[in-house]
Amino acid sequence: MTLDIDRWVGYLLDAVDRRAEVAAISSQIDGLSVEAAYDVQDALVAARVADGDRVVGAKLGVTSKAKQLQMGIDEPAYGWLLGSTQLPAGATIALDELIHPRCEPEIVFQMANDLEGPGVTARDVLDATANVCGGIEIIDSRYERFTFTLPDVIADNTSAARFVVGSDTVRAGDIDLRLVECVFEIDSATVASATGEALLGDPAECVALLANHLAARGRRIEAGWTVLAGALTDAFPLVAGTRAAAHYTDLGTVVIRAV
Ligand code: OOG
Ligand code: MG
Repeated sequence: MTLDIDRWVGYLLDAVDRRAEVAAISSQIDGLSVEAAYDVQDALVAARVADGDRVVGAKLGVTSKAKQLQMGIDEPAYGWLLGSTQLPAGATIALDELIHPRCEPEIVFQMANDLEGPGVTARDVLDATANVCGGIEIIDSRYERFTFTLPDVIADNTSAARFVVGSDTVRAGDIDLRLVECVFEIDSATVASATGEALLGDPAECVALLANHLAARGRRIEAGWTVLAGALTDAFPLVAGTRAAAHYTDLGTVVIRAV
């Protein structure tokens, strides 16, 4: 099957622009493959870059059991972080720019060196990383009811919408990321907690997986990029006034507020 890539890129970008959810692509065509979905994702990001945005990093999605159960998808995926979507720690999230956003806590890698697969290990990841810190990602699936298949969510750049990186950084290798604990609070009530081990056993394993997946498409993680390892816990809806705080051992606290 040949996929009309431009059609689906336009479909998803239009949903963002209109802040309106749309039917999943897989509900309209048969046999959307993971490979073809990454072709849509690449073309979507290229369209943003052609419009003046830039790639500042990459993200893993669905790397914890919590997220796999919440989304009904059991395989990790990746997407791209655009410069226009980064907000400073403590930022307010403007709900009128989004469809039905959710927030989730993330462990963040800031890369010192390029990292090219195949064969990248968690050790290689730590060696190529400058700093690690805590973060919060705002995801905003463009699909109705936040419901999709794995190829759908890949085409939609893994629901990426906004991200915030904490200001407390630690040198990679100085702490055991598997043991970092995150307590996630919404409006001062703890809603979830997890340790880094929730991310494929080790957050660095997630970044290794990304490098190895990218290699299959002839790409690599680049020095200077920010990489999100995937949410440690479920994602939670953001509504007007929501204050979300992710408290990390060793990595400080990251707060956002929705307005
Ligand atoms: C897909 C994006 C998942 C993560 O950290 O697991 C993701 C979604 O849940 O909409 O970013
Ligand atoms: Mg995420």
